[in-house]
Amino acid sequence: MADFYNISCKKSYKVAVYSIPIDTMKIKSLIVTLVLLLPVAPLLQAETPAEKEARMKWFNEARFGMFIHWGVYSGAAGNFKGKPVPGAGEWLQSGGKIPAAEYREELLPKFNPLKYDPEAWVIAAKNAGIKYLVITSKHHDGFCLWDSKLTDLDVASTPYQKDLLKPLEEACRKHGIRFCLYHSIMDWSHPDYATKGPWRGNASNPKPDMDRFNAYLKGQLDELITAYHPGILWFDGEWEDAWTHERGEDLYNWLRKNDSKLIVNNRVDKGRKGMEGHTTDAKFKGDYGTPEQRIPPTGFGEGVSWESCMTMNGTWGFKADDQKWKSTETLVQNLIDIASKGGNYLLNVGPTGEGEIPTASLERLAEIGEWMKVNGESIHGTTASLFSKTSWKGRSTTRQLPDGGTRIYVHVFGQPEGGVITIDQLVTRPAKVTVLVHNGTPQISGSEGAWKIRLPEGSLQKFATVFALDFPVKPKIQAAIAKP
Ligand code: JFZ
Repeated sequence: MADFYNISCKKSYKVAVYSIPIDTMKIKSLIVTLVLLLPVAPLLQAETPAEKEARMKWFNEARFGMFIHWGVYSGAAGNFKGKPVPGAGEWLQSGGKIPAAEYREELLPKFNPLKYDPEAWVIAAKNAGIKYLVITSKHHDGFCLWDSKLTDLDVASTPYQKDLLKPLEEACRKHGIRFCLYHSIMDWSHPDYATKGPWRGNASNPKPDMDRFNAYLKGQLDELITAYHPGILWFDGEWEDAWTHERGEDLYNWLRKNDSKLIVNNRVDKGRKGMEGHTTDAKFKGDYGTPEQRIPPTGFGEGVSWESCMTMNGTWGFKADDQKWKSTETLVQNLIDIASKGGNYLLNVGPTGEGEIPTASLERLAEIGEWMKVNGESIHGTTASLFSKTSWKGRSTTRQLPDGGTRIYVHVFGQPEGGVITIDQLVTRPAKVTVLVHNGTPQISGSEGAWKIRLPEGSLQKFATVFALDFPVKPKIQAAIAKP
């Protein structure tokens, strides 16, 4: 019984294969395929704004997540057959125009991450103040980090053999971190993915069939939801023509029906505006916006969830020669900047093919953790700044206190001139001011719309010093006055 397509690899995609005579397994798989293809939109009850808020609550409170790009490209570390390949590490197959079969033959036998210690990853994240992990179950190359029943382009076909997702999910559960999955729609290996390319797995298939690919995608998502209960499904690679708005909408509805608590990013559909990542047209599906490698100048308004994903160096997937690391100061100030605009920071690590998070990343996470230990309450569970512009070098976030009061956090970057900052837009005098680092109470002077706070002796912090300003009622804020 020959494979339907000559994808010139030893094994096959199990969903894509139909041949005569049809045995009972095939009939079963055909039924599953047909069921997976049924449109589900009519069955989905509309969600009220309050229900959506409840579903998004953990995400909106988290503010800080960890992205993990990991696959067989990690082992290649930016090289193929001894030659450097330009571009991001996880784009190796595309950057090197490597035919799908050759990519598989070269890289799968070498992938054996014996140093993988999922609990160590989770602890490193947790100590940094991170609340959720998003790991690549499948990136654009099609390689799967779990033993999928629907393909053998997966970890079971590597020397390592064992499922990489389960132990990470278990470690997350143990340490109270949400486990989430990135799953690429674009697939450079599947023969039925329809946007063609000479080095792609569809190269020798005259008629790629997106309905069949969609059944494969849904079948895999079914496996993932059942086995790992991800908090988020983080889609990507939706921009090619093969993926349509209709498919995105159907997939979103199908997922939400399958798991009513699931959060799905906006890359499931076609509404995202480039790297800005925001969806404005309500016809497009997705629970939150995904700016990439950038922080929006302001947020996207109240009630709009979003998450900026960013690298620590220049690549998502491990590349041995990428040593352009951002400073911890930049990373902490990015986190503060994003929180001040009401978004989440999804900070990437790219573990090696052996299964280790690079030392440079671990060092930065540990330093972020030092800062978060003291100042984390100014990030977790906060909402956007009440100020439209800050009159000091830094940012601000807000917390509603259980007694009906408001706490404004003021993040001061670096040493202010004369040790004093001026808060311009604030009308109400704070009832109480504290410095988070030692609970000291700094002096406050000045007047309405120009309160001055002096940093107490010895309170200056690396990266950012944080004040908490408490108000028994909602403080009055005036609009920013444009200064010459
Ligand atoms: C995508 C991936 O291609 C990349 O490998 C990584 O996973 C990142 C988080 O997401 O990056 C993109 C997505 C879209 C564009 C560019 C890079 N785009 O639309 O130009």
